[in-house]
Amino acid sequence: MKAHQTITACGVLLIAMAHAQGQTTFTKITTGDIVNDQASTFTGSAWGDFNNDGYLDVFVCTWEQTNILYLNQKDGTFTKVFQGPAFQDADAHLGAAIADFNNDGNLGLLVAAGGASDVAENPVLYQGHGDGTLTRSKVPLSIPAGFFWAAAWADYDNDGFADLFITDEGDSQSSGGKNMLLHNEGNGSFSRVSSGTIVNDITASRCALWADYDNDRLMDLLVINGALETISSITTMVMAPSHGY
Ligand SMILES: [Ca+2]
Ligand SMILES: [Ca+2]
Ligand SMILES: [Ca+2]
Ligand SMILES: [Ca+2]
Repeated sequence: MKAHQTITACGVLLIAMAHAQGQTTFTKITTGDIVNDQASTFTGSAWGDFNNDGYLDVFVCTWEQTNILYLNQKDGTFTKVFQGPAFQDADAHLGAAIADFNNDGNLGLLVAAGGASDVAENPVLYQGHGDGTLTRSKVPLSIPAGFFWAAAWADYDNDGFADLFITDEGDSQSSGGKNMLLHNEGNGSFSRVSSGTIVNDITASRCALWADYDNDRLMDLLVINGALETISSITTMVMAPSHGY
């Protein structure tokens, strides 16, 4: 196993104090599982309403331990869920990214895995059922195993279907990995984009963030690189399709 700092971690939840004109202060929440659970290493997390009750829930990854879904009880508390296929495996989970990728009204989930591990792993796509349950999607991503750290969804070609970008830092012997861009075909399948800088830069990529920073209605992508000991931290901005990859 790659040298991996084992730490004890728990969440911190801050609640904004509402005022007529907006929030001005935050209060630290100190009670409940969500801020007191511990694992060797918590990694990625994401908010999403997995049971369609109008309140945001929280999915939290752990590295080589079970993941956890905290369902919002609408009263300031959360109920912990760690049963089901999205929670019980022990892959090297690093990042969670949420989207309704099949436009059925229910949030799904991509869990990036393999980063910080000596063994390449496959990212896992989960279909949400709108009731807080998730099952492994039968949709093949058709990409090789890798050392995946993070994922981010965005409809980069504005066809109405969320597409997926996954970062790969490479193994400990390499100078980096090849990131994956998967186009959502809208028919239940994804196709891997193989051309362009966005998928051919060899860097130790960890994080990715889509945003339309120039207001041209095309999503742009920020990739955060720099993880391996021999690589300095750098940031790569990849432009949206209209600018050419
Ligand atoms: Ca909810
Ligand atoms: Ca869905
Ligand atoms: Ca799309
Ligand atoms: Ca843009």
